[in-house]
Amino acid sequence: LIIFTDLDATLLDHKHYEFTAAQSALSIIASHQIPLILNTSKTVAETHEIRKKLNIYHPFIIENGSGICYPSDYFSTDQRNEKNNDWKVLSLGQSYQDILDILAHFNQIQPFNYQSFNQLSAEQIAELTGLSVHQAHLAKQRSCTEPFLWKDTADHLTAFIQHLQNHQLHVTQGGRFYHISSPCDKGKAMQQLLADYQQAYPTTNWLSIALGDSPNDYPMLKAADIAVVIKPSTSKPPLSLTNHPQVIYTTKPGPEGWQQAMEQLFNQFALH
Ligand code: 2M8
Ligand code: MG
Ligand code: MG
Repeated sequence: LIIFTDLDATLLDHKHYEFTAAQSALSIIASHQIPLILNTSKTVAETHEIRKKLNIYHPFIIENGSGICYPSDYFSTDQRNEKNNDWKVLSLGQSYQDILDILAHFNQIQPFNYQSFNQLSAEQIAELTGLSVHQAHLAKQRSCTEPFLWKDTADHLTAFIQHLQNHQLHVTQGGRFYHISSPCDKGKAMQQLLADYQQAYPTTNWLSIALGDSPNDYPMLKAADIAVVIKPSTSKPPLSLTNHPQVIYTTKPGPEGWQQAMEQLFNQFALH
């Protein structure tokens, strides 16, 4: 088994960004040495901090599949349980500066009303999200994606997205924000990392479980052998996955739902 999980409103609760409700499932996963891969729209700096709190040292995927962070030596020697804090980042998309340049250029031709992370202060981001100001600073250290809140009409959003597409950029949706990125996604990055595991451990049959709550998780859920749709923390309807071999829809949101799905899967795979 290998587990890929979203963070916000999936393993972490929507308001306080805590995972305590999933702690007992996390302990079982650690005791069976099952790789737990964080697959998030968060930055390297944010994810690194959460990874330390979780006490896990596997590779992780950042900024909606735009980058994969590999602890050094993870695949060359069996370091799967070691607290390796050195890693290298594989970049899969255009740089943050490229995205900001395209936005600045477009703003001169046709200014739309939106608020993006680059324009917002850490204090404003903290206010909008419930992150601490320190965490908001880490969220501003972006490498290849730009989150934004749309404050303009729906027609203008369509025009904005079309313009971005002309520059090989696409828009996806997280819990609170839209995100601009290269045509990367959490599913493609997951498949890349799965291929790395398959190559490093050729005799293991890596069955993938993915957990997520928002449209940006859809490609990851679709590509996984087992998909867990976490009940949204807002009034939005849950994601719907058709033609998928196994989907679990949780009845609880965030880490409570994460724990609930894992208990069902531990039973399925006779793990205790
Ligand atoms: C942003 O991501 C979440 C993911 O669902 C969102 O769109 O609501 C990210 O930019 C991330 O860096 C940040 O930590 C998070 C805070 O809520 O917002
Ligand atoms: Mg989420
Ligand atoms: Mg996310």
